[in-house]
Amino acid sequence: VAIVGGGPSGLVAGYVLAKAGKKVALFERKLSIGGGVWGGGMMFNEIVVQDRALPILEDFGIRYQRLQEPYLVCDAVETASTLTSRSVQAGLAVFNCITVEDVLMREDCILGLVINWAPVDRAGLHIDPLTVKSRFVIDATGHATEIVRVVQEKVPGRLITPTGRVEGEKSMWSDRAESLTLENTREVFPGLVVAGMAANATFGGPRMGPIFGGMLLSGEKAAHWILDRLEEDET
Ligand code: 48H
Repeated sequence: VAIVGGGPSGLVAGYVLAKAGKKVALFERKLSIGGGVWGGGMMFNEIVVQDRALPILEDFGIRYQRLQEPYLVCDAVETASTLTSRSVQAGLAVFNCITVEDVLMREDCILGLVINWAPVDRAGLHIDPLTVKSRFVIDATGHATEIVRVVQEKVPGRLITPTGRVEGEKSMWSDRAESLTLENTREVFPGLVVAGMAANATFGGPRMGPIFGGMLLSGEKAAHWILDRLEEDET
């Protein structure tokens, strides 16, 4: 499985898949892994996590405080670094400083990624990319939804969304966001699953500010969906 984006949803997906013994690689454009977790809410270095995601915090060993039901508060730096280190320890291969610039597509199915060094991409150098094959790709690129948009360009109108296109992120609605993020975590094109904010942007879900439970749960759901499909492949 190839995961694009090292934010909370991508990291939890990678952790669950690696723990299940699958070969899984995560590609992150930036030098640091953790995506939007590091800055917390407005750089106050704290994030909010819904009660429902407590088993994930406990599994990773991330500490929390209960300030107001049903919300928990975690240190952003502890969360980003622990998600990263525990995922790597579980067997997730992390490739940082790599930009995923395209997908490998055959007969209407995603078969992998086209990658290049992020500094090459940023400098606009004319250096050709390489490819990575995978059974499934997870788009965990956050608000940008980069991989789904690349697919949309190749096969306009053929995404598995109500309009066949990226629906676009809706206005902030924290109370509804967690359940909608989970609903929106699914296959959007054969071989391509969306997780985290990319799922909301793809299917028209709302923003939620610095509330990260939905991101963690979304990564977990994407991984379990893929594990089920891999099991079907084997039988
Ligand atoms: C390689 C790439 C590429 C690419 C992007 O933004 P993230 O933290 O993503 P999520 O969905 O796990 O978490 C979202 C959360 O951080 C957030 O923004 C919230 C909750 N917002 C709510 C609100 O109301 O605003 O991480 C995505 C990662 C980043 O590190 C990017 O650098 C990386 O993906 N990335 N890596 N190749 N083409 N595109």
